[in-house]
Order: sequence, then C-alpha cells, then structure tokens
Amino acid sequence: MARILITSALPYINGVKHLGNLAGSMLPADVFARFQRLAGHEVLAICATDEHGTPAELAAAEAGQDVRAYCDEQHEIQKGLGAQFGLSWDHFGRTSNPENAELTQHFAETLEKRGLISEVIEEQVYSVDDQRFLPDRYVEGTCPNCGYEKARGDQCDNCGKLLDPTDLKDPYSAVSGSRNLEVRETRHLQLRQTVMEPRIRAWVDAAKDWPQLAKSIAYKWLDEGLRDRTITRDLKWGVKVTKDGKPREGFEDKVFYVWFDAPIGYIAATVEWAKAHNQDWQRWWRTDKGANDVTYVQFMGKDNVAFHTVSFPATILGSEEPWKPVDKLKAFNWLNWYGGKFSTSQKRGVFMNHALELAPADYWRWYLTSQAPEGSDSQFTWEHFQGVVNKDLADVLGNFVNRILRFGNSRFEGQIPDGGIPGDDEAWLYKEVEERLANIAKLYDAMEFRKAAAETRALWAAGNEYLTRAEPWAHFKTDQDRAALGVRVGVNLIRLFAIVAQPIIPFSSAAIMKSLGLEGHAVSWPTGSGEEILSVLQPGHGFTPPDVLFKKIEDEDVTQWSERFGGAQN
Ligand code: B3M
Ligand code: ZN
Repeated sequence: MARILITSALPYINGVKHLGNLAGSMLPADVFARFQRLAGHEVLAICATDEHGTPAELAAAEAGQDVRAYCDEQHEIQKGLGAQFGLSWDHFGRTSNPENAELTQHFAETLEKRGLISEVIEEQVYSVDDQRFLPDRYVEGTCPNCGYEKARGDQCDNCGKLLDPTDLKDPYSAVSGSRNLEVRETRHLQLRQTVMEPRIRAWVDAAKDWPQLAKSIAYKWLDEGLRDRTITRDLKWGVKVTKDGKPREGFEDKVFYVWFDAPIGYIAATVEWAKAHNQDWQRWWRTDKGANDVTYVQFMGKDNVAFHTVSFPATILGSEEPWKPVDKLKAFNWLNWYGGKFSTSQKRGVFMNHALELAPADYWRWYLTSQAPEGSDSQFTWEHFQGVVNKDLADVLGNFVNRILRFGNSRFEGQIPDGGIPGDDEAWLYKEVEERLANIAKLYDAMEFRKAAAETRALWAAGNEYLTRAEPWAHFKTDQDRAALGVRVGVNLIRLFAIVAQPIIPFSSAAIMKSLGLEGHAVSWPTGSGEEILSVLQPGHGFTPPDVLFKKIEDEDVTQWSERFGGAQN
C-alpha cells in the first residue's frame, strides 16, 4: 500500500468555475484519487479556494461586496458544486485561513534568513485618479506580445504570456478606466530565483515521473533564464508581510503576492484537514516526519505549470527545510469552447452550476474525462457532448445493464440462476477482462485519462460482444442452462463494470451497485483471474433492473442549450 498525496490547482474564488477548469485539474485529480483508493492505497486529496490577490478583490468589488464576505459566500458555493460533481476531496480549504497566513509568513522569513529574499525599490503603475497602485489585474491594456486589447497586468488571456503591468501598451485602470497613470517607486520583497536556478534545474532534471507537457514547460522557463520575482503587492487583502513575527516596517500597506501564498495553501489546507480530523499533517508534508514514502501528485492546467515547477519549488527547496516536493506533475491543455476559449471574466462557455441544470454530473465527468485535453487542446460542442454521452453511456454501458437485468428479471425471477458450463465464449471473455483491467490500471497509474476512459469503454463493449456470442435469450427455450450461464456471467459483468466505472462516473456506479443489492458495499479494484472476477456474485443473488440509467440527450436539448448558451455563433 502506497501513500499518495493529491492536489489540484486551487480554483480562484472569483466566481463559479467553467468546465475547462474542471476538466484540467479538479476532475482528473478526483478520478485519479478514486482509482488509487480503489487500488487499496492511502490517499489524501486536497483542494482549496485561492482567495487572495486582485482576482478576488476585483470580483468582490464588481459584486458590491466586502471581500471577506464575498469569499465566504463563494467558498461555500464552490464547495457545494464540488460535492455535486462528486469531487471526493478529503478537504476543501481556504487560502484566506490563518493556517495559510502563518505558513506563508514562515516561508518568507525562512527564505530571508537563507539570503534568498531582498528588499528592492520597484517601479509600479500608479493611478492618480484612484490614488493607488495598480498591481496585476488592476491594470489592463494592449498585450505587447499579441496585440490583444484587453490583456491584464499579470497575464494576457489571449496568448497566455505572463506580463508585468508596466509591459502593457496603452494601459488603463481596471477600477475606474482612468488612463491618468504614472510609474511610481514602491518598496517590495523579491525572491531571488536567479540564485536558486541551478538548484531548480537539477531538481527538474531528476524528476523522472513528470509527464511530457509539464517537463517541457519547466525547461522552457529554465532555458529562458529565471528572474527574481516580486512576492509582495500594494494591496490590502492578503497575507500580511512580517519580520520576526511582527508587521514589517514599510510594508504595513502591502501583502504577499497571491502566487506566493496560493501553493503554500496546499500545505495549509492539509493542516486544516488535520485539525478537523485529528490527524497528522506532517506525515504528508515533512520528509523528516514520514512523508519520504509519500508520492505527491499535482494536477493543473498548462498555464499554472511554471508556478509549480519553478516558483513553488524555489520556495520550499530554498527554505532548506525538509518539505515534500512534487513527484508527478500532470498538466492539461485547454478545453476550448467552439474553437474559442472558455472565459470566466467574459462569462463565455458553460459553468459548473449551469452544467448541472442541464445534465447529471456523470455525463459531464464522462465527457470531460474521455475527451480530456491531454495530448492537445480539445473542443467542446453541444453535438459532440450529445454524441459521446449517448454512445458511450446510454448505448454501451446502459444498454448492457438493462438487457441483462430485464431478461434476468423476467426469466429467472430477479435472481442469479445456477447451471451451465463455461465454454469458449467465457474463456474469450475471461481473457478480455484480465487484459483490459490490467491496461486500465496501468493507464491510470500513468495518468493517461483519455486512454483509461477508452479502455473502460472497451471493457463495457466486450460485455456486449459476449452477449452477442453467448445469446442467452436465443438459448432460453432450447438450452436453459446456457441461458442461465449467460445471465450469471452478465450480472457479474455488471458488477465489474460498475466498479471500473467508479473513478469516472461514481453516481451511476452507485446506482448500478444498488440495483445489484450491493449499495454501500466496500469495493476494491478487481484482481484475480477473469473466472474469479466473474463469479463473485453467486446463484441466488437478487437484483432489480434500475430505472433508466442514462437518459439520452435529445436533439431538442441540443437546440435549446445552444440557444441558451450560445455556441457556434461565439
Ligand atoms: N488559482 C490559477 C487558476 O485557477 C490559480 C491556481 C493556484 S494553484 C496554487 O488557474
Ligand atoms: Zn497576448
């Protein structure tokens, strides 16, 4: 039994997340966590809302709310949506909690003692009309890289380039729209990443288990050369800057940069979890306290990779304290919305709350996992969503469950029948089951989610193929034992299908288990020979056909949804 720590990028607090956010971090992290639990490992799955920085302040201002009140409300909303999507976090914390402030201040003070932080005078954009500095997203303007006119001070949403507010052309204040801006001097703390560069490079070189996308992004940054990075901002909302545990002189009106405290939030949320459940967080995070046998896996979209392969490692390695660094970093490309981008700020695409009004969580989970933007970006369209769900869930899995349980119900009184001797058809099936189960497990371990879903579907399809070969309904009149064998194997297949489906479609998996009278039974990833796996449920075991498992998505639904949410016309 291994111990696996799983974190997914912390969703910003600034509103409900869209399906792209879900597909590129929270959902695959959950699928992975569920699989590893099934496989018998000790898993700790941690997430939290990322509540600091300009995104939070700007969203609160737009909502006309005090930022703390806004965060309280949005945290509950995101937590609730996560639960409705079946995201099985062990803990969903908040970076605005005291645990994170304490750790963030600890890291900054420790890094300073190691000579890795320096106080510098910086030039920052200042708005004369707003009488304030405009860090990060408080300033917008034209991207120097691609010419996009609504680029934000920290990053261009169009081309993805990370920016400094002073890089923008024709800048204006996001608060007031004022163009009466100046560059003024202000005191800040910098993390000396330049000093850390060889150390970080050596660490990336040694990282054997990172999938390709993460590794190539890490090298791109290292090869461009690291820059010292300012880790404080002229803002009110955030973690206060301290020295020796007291407010730091000259920094009374400043806080740490959100990207400095957010990854520390992974640790802080684990501390929250430990307090809530009387557990030991250090066992997961301190290599001197047992975390050396933890495998730590991170999930995130590609735009977050640099922060996790360079900046956060600079923080924890630079502290020279025995923190547990990431072992495997899984990054995702974009899920696109009709060829364009999902966008929170522009409210384009489908958001988690609306998605649940349209279709059950499992439809989304299946679609977003089987079409995960792994090797390249993937494209969402309503027709594609309809096609995938109807084919895979309704036609392949749902149809199998219905055929067997209906037939078993009408011909064998809703109980697994005895009789029949396994022959060629069963031998073929046993082999299929063994091979596909091994493949699925291997693909999950490698975090190849699209392929794991495809192989899961192939296993379901093998069930249908078995029925085509064994034809229990055709044999019922002439050879009842053969029909009985088909049903017995079929019902066992249903149990197997529900278990292997559990990481991706947990709600449907539970519904199927319920129809087999196995509601709430502890399950684990099936091991043993195909024959053993398909004879767990014995003659006499009762079942009830479920109501419609997967209602098909109709053409009218697609028409309606396209009208409501747009699509091609965007
Ligand atoms: N909140 C960005 C994002 O949601 C950021 C991730 C933080 S991970 C520590 O894309
Ligand atoms: Zn750009």
